[in-house]
Amino acid sequence: MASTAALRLVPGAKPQPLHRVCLCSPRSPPSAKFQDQIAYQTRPDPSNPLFTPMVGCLIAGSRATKKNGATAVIPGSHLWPHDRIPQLEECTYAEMEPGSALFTLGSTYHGAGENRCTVEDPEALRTLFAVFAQRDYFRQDQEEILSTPIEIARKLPEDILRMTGYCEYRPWRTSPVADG
Ligand SMILES: O=C(O)CCC(=O)C(=O)O
Repeated sequence: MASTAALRLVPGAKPQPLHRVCLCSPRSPPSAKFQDQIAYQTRPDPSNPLFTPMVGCLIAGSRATKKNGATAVIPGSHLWPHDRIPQLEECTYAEMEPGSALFTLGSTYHGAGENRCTVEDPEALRTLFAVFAQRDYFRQDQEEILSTPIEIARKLPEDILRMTGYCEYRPWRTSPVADG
């Protein structure tokens, strides 16, 4: 796991710039081209356009509608060259019922939509739970090991510990480092 977030859009929230999720975002300077970023520098197979070091899973915690800011996505944009600029007109919107999920490749352009609701609107708040996952040989964006008290970590099942970074990437090692 790279990072997690709960993303709530309130009435008037402006659209998020369309972006790709990659390992140095959002710390990369705006001028950085996608090909310059670590996600592409470390592609084990540059000839495979489907390779992405990250995937996103965005789970709706409320209804997501175009009006309250459903995520804008450009299907197929994972195949684009780094210098193609995404346009709003190319977007489709991931309208979802609570509990539904949008899965994206890290290299697919997407971004939170604009919330055009008023505060009186019954569906004015758009809530989304985001989980970004990455290959286990990259450093996590969010260090669960530092932010989770060890007493809680000790009670978590092994598969959760593995997913959240409590194991080292060593091809010859199979058990999580959860006993320390
Ligand atoms: O809130 C959304 O709809 C998308 C969020 C997102 O793309 C991000 O945080 O990188």
